Amino acid sequence: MEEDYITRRLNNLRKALKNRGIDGFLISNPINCRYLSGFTGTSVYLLITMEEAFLITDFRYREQAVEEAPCFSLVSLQGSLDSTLENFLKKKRLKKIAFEHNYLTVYWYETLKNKLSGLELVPLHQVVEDLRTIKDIKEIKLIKEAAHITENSFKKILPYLKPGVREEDVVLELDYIIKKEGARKASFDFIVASGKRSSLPHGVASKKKIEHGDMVVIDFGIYYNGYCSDMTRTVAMSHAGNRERKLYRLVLEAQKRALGGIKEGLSGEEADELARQVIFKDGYGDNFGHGLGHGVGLEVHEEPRLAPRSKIILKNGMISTVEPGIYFSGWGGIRIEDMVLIGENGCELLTGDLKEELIVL
Ligand SMILES: [Mn+2]
Repeated sequence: MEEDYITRRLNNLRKALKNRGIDGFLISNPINCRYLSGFTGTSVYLLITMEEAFLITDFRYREQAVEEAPCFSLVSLQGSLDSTLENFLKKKRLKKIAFEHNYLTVYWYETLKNKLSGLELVPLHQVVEDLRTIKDIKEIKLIKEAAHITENSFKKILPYLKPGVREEDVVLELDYIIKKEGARKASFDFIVASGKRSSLPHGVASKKKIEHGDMVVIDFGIYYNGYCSDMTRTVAMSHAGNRERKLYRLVLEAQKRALGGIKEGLSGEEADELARQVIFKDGYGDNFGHGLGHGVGLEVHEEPRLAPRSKIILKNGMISTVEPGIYFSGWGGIRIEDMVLIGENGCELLTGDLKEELIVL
């Protein structure tokens, strides 16, 4: 049941908050609010104490909050956050409140500090984000469904890719396809980068037309019930030369090496190194200028980062992308990206279709 997941998440949070000597935790990041409460609205704060959980929202979201967040007591936002909190904290006798220092604005911090005399504010870093790195069964199910829709959408966009079609038109069509397939919307501005533009790892689609001989990097993802997907394929238009084929095989080999080695216990940099070694050995180390991957969940980029100097330790239940690439300014680039679920002895591929051979359209 939905409520069991919420109860478990709240328990995990309380465990993380224990022994910090605080009376409660004010959560202001709407994504963290959604994770902990189930509430999908955007005007929301949570105040979580060791015994109780409150959801603060305004009149517009009242009904929705009652329905979506049954584990929470509703507090009506009346006037501003500071006056609502003032009354509430006094009533509950809460004096030492933690806040998310990477989400509460300086304006709100100062307002609360100045107006609520006697209130002590304690900054906390990434507490909910850390919990979010380990996906529960319900999240894994949703992300798998999102990954499935993403793969199906890629298959359906292929017939549309033709010489003379603009990158932007591919994005328009793909946006339509993902929605037809069940996505809520795109999880980021799709990257469709063809020919020389494919050397831009984040080359958002332009008016450039796809031409014969172009390599085309398509990097896209969806939102599905709040969860994201992220996948990249590189295809060749009309024909592919030896260099294109050779480099594609190298990127694929690097990805496979990583997919074969990623498991619980590795650090983010050790995972990155698996693929990087393969590309480095062939002399293209400098052309792989970004990290190997990133976590995917309620946000399309979250922890764990698989990258040089990433010390995070991979754990069972984390979901990450594995996306090696090589780029040559003035020539183009190749990237292959899939999503994996990390397990104790290896990782499970959530996307993976249509990449074993370079697709020549
Ligand atoms: Mn990605």
